[in-house]
Amino acid sequence: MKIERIETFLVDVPTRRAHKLAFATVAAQNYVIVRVHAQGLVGTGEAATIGGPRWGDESTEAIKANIDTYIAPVVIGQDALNLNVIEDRLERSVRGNAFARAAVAMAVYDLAARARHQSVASLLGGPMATAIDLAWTLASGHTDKDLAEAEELLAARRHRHFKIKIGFGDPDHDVAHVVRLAEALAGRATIRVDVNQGWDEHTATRLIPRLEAAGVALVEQPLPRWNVDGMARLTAQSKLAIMADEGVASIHDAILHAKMHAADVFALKVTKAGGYAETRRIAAIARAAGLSLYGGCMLETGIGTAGYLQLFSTLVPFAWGCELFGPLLIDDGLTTTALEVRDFAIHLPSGPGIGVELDEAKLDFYRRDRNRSSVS
Ligand code: MUC
Ligand code: MG
Repeated sequence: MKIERIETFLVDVPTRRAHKLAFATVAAQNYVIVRVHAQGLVGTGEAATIGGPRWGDESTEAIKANIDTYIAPVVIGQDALNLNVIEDRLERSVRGNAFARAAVAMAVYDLAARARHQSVASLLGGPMATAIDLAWTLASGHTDKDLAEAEELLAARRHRHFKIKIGFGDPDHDVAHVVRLAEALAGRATIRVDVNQGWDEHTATRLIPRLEAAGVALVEQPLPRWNVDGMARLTAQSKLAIMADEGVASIHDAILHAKMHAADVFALKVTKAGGYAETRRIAAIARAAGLSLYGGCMLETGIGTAGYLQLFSTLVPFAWGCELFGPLLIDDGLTTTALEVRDFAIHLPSGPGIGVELDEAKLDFYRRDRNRSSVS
């Protein structure tokens, strides 16, 4: 089943509220939607970035340009059903550009699964779970607003794990904000923080015990991604769990973190790892090293979220759940049906491929070249 054509679209979707991270405030999320065509079938994939090339090295504009110019020719003409060859070609032919490669890989997996009348999870050997606990990120930038949001989501039985984005302001002020939330929600929810590389080691060493004392369960990527030695020292010193996110994007990062015990938990993301194959290898390294897994996100639409969820469902247990809440943060999920979220978990859809269908009218509305939506 020869791949004939690849289309890419830049898409911007406004968020329901401003989302404040250490490195950017997001008012509209930016996406590249990829469509891979073969024999009348279409597979869909997605890469989401947060704040352009700020979370990672790639922006949506660069992802689109690199897919169109360099990556599409690597896969056009290849057999869409031979996924090992496709991912291997992507890995060997293109350096870096993990998000761009992952979006194409996701679309080819969707296509191959549809051709076989299966879900991507079935194609990967079958799901081990049909629901994963779903965390929510509190990132309005205001303690009272975050607390009201958490109370509402708890009452709706939507989320009972909350990740708080810090690292963007004065560290002591950030910690006071977290302590207030942790105390108010104690015994009813778990609290985790994501520093997004925002602290140096001295600051982290000074403040993590305060977070620990307030009952915070986990600290995500407190140090810059290069500071693996520092992450190892923090992991050894802390009773709460330390999670690596930006620092673990490849098997080489994973093996280094595992050998040095520079984290207790790895956040998996299909896009940062450059596709399904590398994400599965990272999960295998975590398993071999006795580390736990967390299903990370980049605030995807329903497309990328479903693409991640198909793989995550085959990799359980996710001891720390997942954060595949992207479609709930943006105004529009871009799919014809919404993913099911209930009883504090996200549920695996039963349809073919990634399990959801792209809403073509919505793609048409939000694509940037139609100029109908604002760009952050
Ligand atoms: C990250 O660093 O984990 C995921 C959820 C969220 O709020 O931000 C992202 C990126
Ligand atoms: Mg993170």
